[in-house]
Amino acid sequence: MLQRPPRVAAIHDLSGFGRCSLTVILPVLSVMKVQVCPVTTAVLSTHTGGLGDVVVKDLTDMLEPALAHYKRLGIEFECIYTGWLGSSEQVDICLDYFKSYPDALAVVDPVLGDHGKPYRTSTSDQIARMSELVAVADVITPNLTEAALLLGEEYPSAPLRQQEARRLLSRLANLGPRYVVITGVDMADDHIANIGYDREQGQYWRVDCNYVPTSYPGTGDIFASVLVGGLLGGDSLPMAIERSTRFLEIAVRTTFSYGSDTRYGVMLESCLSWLTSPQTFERYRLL
Ligand code: PXL
Repeated sequence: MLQRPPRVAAIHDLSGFGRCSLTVILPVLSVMKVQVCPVTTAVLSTHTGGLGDVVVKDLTDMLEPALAHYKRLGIEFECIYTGWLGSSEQVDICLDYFKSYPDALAVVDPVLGDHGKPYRTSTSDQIARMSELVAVADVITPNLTEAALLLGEEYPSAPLRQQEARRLLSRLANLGPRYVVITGVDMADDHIANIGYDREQGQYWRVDCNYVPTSYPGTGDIFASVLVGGLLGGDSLPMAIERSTRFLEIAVRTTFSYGSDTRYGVMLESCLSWLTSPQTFERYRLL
């Protein structure tokens, strides 16, 4: 039995303002009783979502020496969790971390785009490199845009029927990961859902979202972090998806009610305590 909290190496950037990446990953996982060891890929003044000229300090040079240091110390990680990556070189380094900790849960949040479009930084080379990470992952958490980019498919122009949603999930699982979760899927029955697939059990799941007509940066990072915290804490896949979905709903609804600038992210500070309260799970369904 593990005599300490589970430990995650979180290979992400630190964006000082705007509530994304490590500024949300650290509090979410800490409150869920998971130890986060940031492997910081870059420090930015803000995220890159519309806040003007961002000041960036790339830290790629630190990442391999940091891995060597952890190995010298004999530090164990129960999970390696990667997110937004700035270069192809950083992908190689993530692959080295995964290889160095073969028993750790390998979680890849393939941050590549949103709303049907790749981010400016997501070149076709970066998309191809992200697929290499997906191939060695146990868990991936693309949104619908990223799912289409990884599969080299067009972004779906119409809401998805059950069979189409299942096909997307299983095609992504064929790339390598056991667990696939796709967020923000517009379903043909008029719901936005977060959907999941467990390849080993052959089961498809969905949790419908209460829609709020806005979007905030960092919600993908929060979703994946709650999912990681849930899975490391013993949640089944549908439980972890429901936990993440419900937490995001609370954070988005809280923030929306204040009408604050969407670029500033969600009011995580006001909502974190929900993650410490016991939950019963009643909203997940088979897909
Ligand atoms: O939330 C993903 C993310 C992470 N890091 C940086 C970003 C974004 C999304 O915009 O700009 C620097």
